[in-house]
Amino acid sequence: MHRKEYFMPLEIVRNDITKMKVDAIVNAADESLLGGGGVDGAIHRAAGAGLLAECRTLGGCKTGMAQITGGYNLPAKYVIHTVGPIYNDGKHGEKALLESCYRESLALAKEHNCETVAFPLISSGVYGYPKDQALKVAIDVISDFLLENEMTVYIVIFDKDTYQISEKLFSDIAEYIDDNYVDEHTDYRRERIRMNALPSMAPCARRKKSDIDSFEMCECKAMAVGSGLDDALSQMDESFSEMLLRKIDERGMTDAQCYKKANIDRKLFSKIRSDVNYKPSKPTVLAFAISLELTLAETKDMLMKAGFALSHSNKFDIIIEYFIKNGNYNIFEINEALFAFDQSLLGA
Ligand code: AR6
Repeated sequence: MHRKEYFMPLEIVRNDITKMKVDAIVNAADESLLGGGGVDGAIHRAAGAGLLAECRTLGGCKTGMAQITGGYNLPAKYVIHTVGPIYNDGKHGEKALLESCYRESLALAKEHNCETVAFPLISSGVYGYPKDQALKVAIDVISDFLLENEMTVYIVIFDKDTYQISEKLFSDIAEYIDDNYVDEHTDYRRERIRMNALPSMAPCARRKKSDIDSFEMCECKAMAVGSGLDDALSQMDESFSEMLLRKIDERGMTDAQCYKKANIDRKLFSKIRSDVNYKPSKPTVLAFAISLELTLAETKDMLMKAGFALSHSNKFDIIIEYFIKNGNYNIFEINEALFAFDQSLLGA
């Protein structure tokens, strides 16, 4: 199976937006639509004179609104020009106007049947909108839109410094990593000692012993003892796919609510749904755990069904654990944090 064929509906990428091979890129323009500096200048330079000629016919664009043109020499078929607010002090309706930019641009993209759209962080350059807040607005509006619509949307960050989670969150997570980032062997030894203290028990029924490492065996036993032997034994037979569908039912969610909240592509979800033995990647399992708002124990259980475990020798795992422990299940915020710590993101 080639997982590459699946895309997360919302992705944050670092790139030059003029290089994005998508149906439409969004331009952070000014009301004249006649070009300028920043991303606007870059887009006009890459698209060529045809773009400016078409822009001249549009008669400008009001702040918070959007207009569409062809993409000319760009890899993108369309350019959607939107005009972000100039940031004053945040008390002059800037947020509502910025939200409107994203909504209007997405509506135009939908009208033109775009399946893939890339946004820069509108207003966050010359127009002075604080970058972390600009990013939050982008994520909020786009994720709302994606709950109702099928599209892949990219937020394109030009330079890494732009991508900032709040300092407080960053230092909290950094501290959590410091406190928990331990040498794997130490962790393993502790687990083994714990395991040896438990009565002996059959390994997970569905998998050959050689398929799972000792660490997972420990987790497996620990779970069995912790949550009642009968319950645990009956659920050891359950596959990842079965557990996922059971949890969706238990939570009273629809399938769509679950995979959208997990930022998982619909096609990937159908595949998991129809294949009881589907082997997901670790980020996929964790995306569902977050979407279902599983506790840490349930998350470990679900990971185990797919042959994984949470480890304290891995920053990615510790960050996820931090969010679960803090009851924060916002996948986009988690992805912001993962990005800030140079980890791969959750989703397909
Ligand atoms: N690809 C992706 N993002 C980029 C690129 C690029 N090639 N170049 C810059 N950015 P700005 P605004 C980022 O100033 O704040 C223009 O003159 C940049 O790092 O381009 O909405 C217009 O004509 C920043 O995070 O747009 C308007 O007069 C983000 O794009 C005015 O600037 C937006 O920065 C609009 O200001």
